[in-house]
Amino acid sequence: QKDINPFQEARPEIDYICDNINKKLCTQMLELREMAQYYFDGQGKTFRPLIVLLMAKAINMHQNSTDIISQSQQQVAMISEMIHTASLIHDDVIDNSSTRRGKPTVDNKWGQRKAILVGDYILSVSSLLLAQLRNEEVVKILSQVIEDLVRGEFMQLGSKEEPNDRFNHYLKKTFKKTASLIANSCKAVAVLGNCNEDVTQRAFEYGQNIGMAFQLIDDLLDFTSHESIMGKPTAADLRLGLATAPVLYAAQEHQELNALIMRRFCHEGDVELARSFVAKSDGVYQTKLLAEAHSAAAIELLKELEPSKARDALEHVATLVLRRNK
Ligand code: 2DE
Ligand code: MG
Ligand code: MG
Ligand code: MG
Ligand code: MG
Repeated sequence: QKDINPFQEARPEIDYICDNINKKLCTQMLELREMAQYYFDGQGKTFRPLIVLLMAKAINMHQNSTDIISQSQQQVAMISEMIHTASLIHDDVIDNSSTRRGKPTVDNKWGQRKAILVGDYILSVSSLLLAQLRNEEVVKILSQVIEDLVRGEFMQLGSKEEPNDRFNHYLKKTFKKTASLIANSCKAVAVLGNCNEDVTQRAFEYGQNIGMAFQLIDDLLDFTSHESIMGKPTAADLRLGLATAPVLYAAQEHQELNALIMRRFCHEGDVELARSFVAKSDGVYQTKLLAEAHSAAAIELLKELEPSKARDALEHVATLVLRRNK
């Protein structure tokens, strides 16, 4: 394995982006400012800006043999991190989560009403930044992300799929709630780099595969990790009524799980029972395998790009996603 640290490859740009986001959120209303800047404290994983910046570098190397990132590509990295953070603030209201990134959630600290507003505020500032790019195609690409986030989250709230359609529904939801943001942000930097359709599509699909792997691992860690490591509640999805990949795979081995999935684990003891079925099934292992397949597909998509440090770093990111424990 190449001894490359992906974060090192984009460190100055990531630092610049965090600083700049805080500047853009510098409203005169002091409490709103404090809340809006709360998660941009340099403690986040900054996984999304990392990928977007590395993709911009890799693509610029491919197109014009320079790894200099344009101002508008930087803006895309900023905008996508802001959309992501706004969606997490709302997600924590919806999931009634009390911790995120090892600290109390905005909701926990300031209450639901203000949490909803600060999410809206960050989203509105990101929309202004998006408009300033003066690029209709990029506006469309990143607006699509917001629509997907809402639709993905809505799909998750509950629908009555046929057992046969469940896994498909889960994958579609996962694309919308997680992969779309990464895929479309990668696409946007490719469009801004004047890439042809083939390269643009590869950038999109790289982000899509990384996003799918990322969420599959998130769903797996909900079963196998701990709040003290994740910095957010674990063993939460079942309690929220959500059947994610590990349970859906387990249900293929243990039919008894179907009834529990159908009633969204709402009876006394359902959550514990479901966990024990998952534990004695291949569910976690199968989920890992699927994440690995997406990671491998992401790496394959990079092959057509001109070799560069950034491309190597993107390859490394695809393996890091699988090994992460938080
Ligand atoms: C994370 O899922 C949720 C992501 C999408 C949330 C989208 C919303 C629509 P998880 P964790 C709320 C609104 C969108 C806006 C404001 C742009 O599995 O485990 O709950 O990290 O994530 O809580
Ligand atoms: Mg959540
Ligand atoms: Mg959620
Ligand atoms: Mg989760
Ligand atoms: Mg969750």
